[in-house]
Order: sequence, then C-alpha cells, then structure tokens
Amino acid sequence: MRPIFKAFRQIFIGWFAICSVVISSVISLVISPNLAIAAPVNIAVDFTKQQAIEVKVSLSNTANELKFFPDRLTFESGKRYKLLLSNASAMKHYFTSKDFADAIWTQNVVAGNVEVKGNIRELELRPNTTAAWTFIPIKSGTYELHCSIAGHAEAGMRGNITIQPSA
Ligand SMILES: [Cu+2]
Repeated sequence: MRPIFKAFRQIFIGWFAICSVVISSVISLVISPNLAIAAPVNIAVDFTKQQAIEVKVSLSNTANELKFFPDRLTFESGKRYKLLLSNASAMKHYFTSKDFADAIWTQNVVAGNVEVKGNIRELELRPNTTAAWTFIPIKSGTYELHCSIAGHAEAGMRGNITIQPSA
C-alpha cells in the first residue's frame, strides 16, 4: 500500500470512531431524556428551604384546664412545620411525645432568645411562655402525647399526633 493511502485510511477510521460515539450518545439522550436531567433536579431539593406550615397548640389555658388545645395533631411526612407552643395557665406543663420526637427531624427549637438545635424529646413550658419547634416529619404513624407532670395526663392532658405518609 502507498503511504498516502495508509494515512487516508487512518483518518477515515478516526472519524468513524468519533461519529459513532456522538451518534450513540444522541440516541441515548433521545431514548431517556428524563434520566439525563434527573441528577441536577435531585441535588436542588432542600427540605429546610420549604416555607414552614405554622400549627398552634396551647398547653392548658387561662382557666387552667388540664388539656391540650387542640389535642389531635396531624402532619404530613416531608413537609416543614413550625409548632407554636404556648402556656397561658398558672402552672408549668410538658409537651411530651417521645415516639413522635423519634419520628421527626428537628431543625431547631426557639424559646425566648435561645435557639436549640439537635434532638429534642420533650419541652417544659412555664406559665406564660412560648416555644417554636421547627421540624420535618420523617416516619408515618400515630403517637401519643401527654403532659408528664404527675396527675395531668390522668386528668385529661393527653392527645395524639399523626404523621401521614407524603401525598
Ligand atoms: Cu400539665
């Protein structure tokens, strides 16, 4: 074979290889376009950036009734909530629901000028205080809620919290 011919053949083989790579990637993009854009979309999801849904709960009231108002709470898994707790009664009360606390991810609890981060399992509210608990429910289920001051749950200071699976 003449050297000039050999060189042409090499160029032709090179171009053929490049073209087949380009064509096959175009074909795979056409076949699975969603796959190609799935990765960047997932990276953009940040649950902590969601607008928090505010839910208010009173521990007892000015008449000192031993109840939670309301005593049934429902949340949806994967949404961000700000639970606004208040105690307008003359005695201290607890918001105790350990199984619920294990089924959520706590972003923070803000009380007075203090922000607490990490696992929160129970909150004590003294008379005329408030606290804001920001969290994202993780595990669906129904969890019991009570006040852990002696005699309060027995007198009616109990309730339940349901986490529904994400819609
Ligand atoms: Cu109580």
